[in-house]
Amino acid sequence: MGQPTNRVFSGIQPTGNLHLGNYLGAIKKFVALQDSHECIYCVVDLHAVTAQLVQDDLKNQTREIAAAFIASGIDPAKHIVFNQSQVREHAELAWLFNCVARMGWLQRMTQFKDKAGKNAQNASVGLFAYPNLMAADILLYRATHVPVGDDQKQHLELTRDIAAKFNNDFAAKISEFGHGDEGYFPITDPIIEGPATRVMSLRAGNNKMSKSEPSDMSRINLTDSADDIAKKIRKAKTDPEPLPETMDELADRPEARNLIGIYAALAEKNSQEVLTEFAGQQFGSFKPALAELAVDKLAPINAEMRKLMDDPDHVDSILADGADRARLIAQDTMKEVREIFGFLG
Ligand code: AQP
Repeated sequence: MGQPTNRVFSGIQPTGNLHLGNYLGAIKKFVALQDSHECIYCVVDLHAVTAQLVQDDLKNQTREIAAAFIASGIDPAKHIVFNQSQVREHAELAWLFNCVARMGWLQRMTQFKDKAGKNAQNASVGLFAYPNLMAADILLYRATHVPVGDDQKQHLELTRDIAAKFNNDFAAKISEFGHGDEGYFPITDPIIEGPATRVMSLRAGNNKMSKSEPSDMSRINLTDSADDIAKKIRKAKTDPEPLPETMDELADRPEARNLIGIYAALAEKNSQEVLTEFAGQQFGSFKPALAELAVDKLAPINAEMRKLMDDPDHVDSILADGADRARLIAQDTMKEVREIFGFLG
């Protein structure tokens, strides 16, 4: 099998509270890549149980992420949308990558340190090995590009290290299968670009907007009503200074920088263009403009998500169909990987 040249893979965990950071850092990019790439978008439910074993209503949370993908404009007929646990090969390749990756590589992962906190001894082995499963998700499809937010950069580097070690350690076997110099797994390129690769909390400009932050006022959820969106932006933490003319002048103003970045990403402009438009204005006039823009962009997605969530059978059939198509690719890869490892049968 030759290497795909423009295949995109990315995923989102069904852990509730899907927010504007997930939308701008990931989903909006997923949509944009559809015209130029072959795309595989996954609800990564096996990842969802790494941090918290018992999930409330995992099935509906899985449907909600799929609904967000489709409501945002991903076409499941042209591309693949599915949930990870329906394609068992993810778990199989992740196990093999547990044997490729080195302890030292995983011990450097900052997300594990952040999520496990002071109680690392009590964290699940799954949370520690999470990046190996993520590498398996991507490399099972031999994806060449992965759109993600900035927080996933280190995991993508680990994916590249795993691919390189596999290609190197099994080089002789891989060339027997006719893969030549390019190796078996691609060295995947992350796509982390634009003004909203790290959307920050609305309450603390140095903290990432996150699903697990207890304060709902810290994030805009994709399920928020127009009134909630406007209220959260109105109450977002800012400072008393007017907006400056250049981005350099925002270096020490994280909350202001964050709101400018959000505006820019929603308006599909760069941050400097937004500052040029609003320079000299106070937040009293910028926030209503941002709220109007956010409602304008997010309300149609919210409405479409609700429609889809009212028809769970339809969403389930999209996920099952996507899983059938994903499985075909995954099985081809695993057949070759098993042969490369030298397993019998
Ligand atoms: N604040 C963010 N800004 C930009 N991108 C973000 N992403 C997450 N937060 C931001 C991107 O969203 C995609 C899916 O993330 P995930 O579901 O795998 O989980 P996560 O990164 O753990 O998301 P959260 O919200 O930050 O959850 P918790 O609270 O559990 O830590 C990824 O591409 C991610 O980069």
